[in-house]
Amino acid sequence: MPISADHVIEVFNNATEENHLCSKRQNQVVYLPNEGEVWMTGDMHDHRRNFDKLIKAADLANNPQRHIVLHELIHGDRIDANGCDGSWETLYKAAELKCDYPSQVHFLLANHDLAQIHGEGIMKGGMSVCEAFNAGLKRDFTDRYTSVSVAISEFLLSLPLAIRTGNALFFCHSLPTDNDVANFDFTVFDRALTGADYRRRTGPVYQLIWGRNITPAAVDKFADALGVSIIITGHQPQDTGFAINGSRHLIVASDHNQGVFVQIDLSETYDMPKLARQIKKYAALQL
Ligand SMILES: [Mn+2]
Repeated sequence: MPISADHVIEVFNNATEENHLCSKRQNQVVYLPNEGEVWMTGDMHDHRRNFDKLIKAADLANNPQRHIVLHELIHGDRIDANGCDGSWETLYKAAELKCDYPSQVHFLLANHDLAQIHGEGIMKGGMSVCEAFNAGLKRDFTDRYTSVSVAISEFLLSLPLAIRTGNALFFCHSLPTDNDVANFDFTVFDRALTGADYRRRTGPVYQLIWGRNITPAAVDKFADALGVSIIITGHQPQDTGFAINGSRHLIVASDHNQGVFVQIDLSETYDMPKLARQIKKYAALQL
């Protein structure tokens, strides 16, 4: 084991603190300035090649005006013969990056994070991805795995729900279903959260990060309620890397070889055709 449990716990604890202390954050939302740029990604699911390409290309040290948004980093395809998933490592690399560039690296809470915190079963290929994740922690941290697991849960709970930009864009992991948009509790973004907010089906956090298949008409309602022009999410798998769901909702995926991300100038105003031209393929990046 090349990285000690103590070091991993320290990094997750520091990144948790950075998430809470972020000067751009108010309650559950991070507000980006109207200058510089942001690179918005989709679900990563331990796709290490795309992750490494993104970080290399972003070159945050030499581009202090650049922000990156990461979400759903855990639960990947790299399962060993004993059913262990080592995706904690990608989450750890992202936490390290947050510690190194706290004002440039931002996260969004995703449903797989919540499932991992609650130990809920998301099944994939007949096995629970949460159990596979825990098995990976046990494999790599043996008797310290519980402490590492606690540090990871605290880190995941510290992730904001959304990011807003000065040019009226809104990023979150997913959007509620049409049915849930009608009665959605929009105050969830602007206050402290309680246990009820995470509750299955009825909680607004649950509805936001688990919802699927919203229609463009419901996107309009959601975006209008927030006063934003276009929403970018991940969550729904996209074989070609992205989907344009009407004129105000772009869905991107970063977890496979056709994956994409979006390079956005924070000082520009976007409509959907202009935003779609900013979609970049990881395949076009060099490692
Ligand atoms: Mn998801």
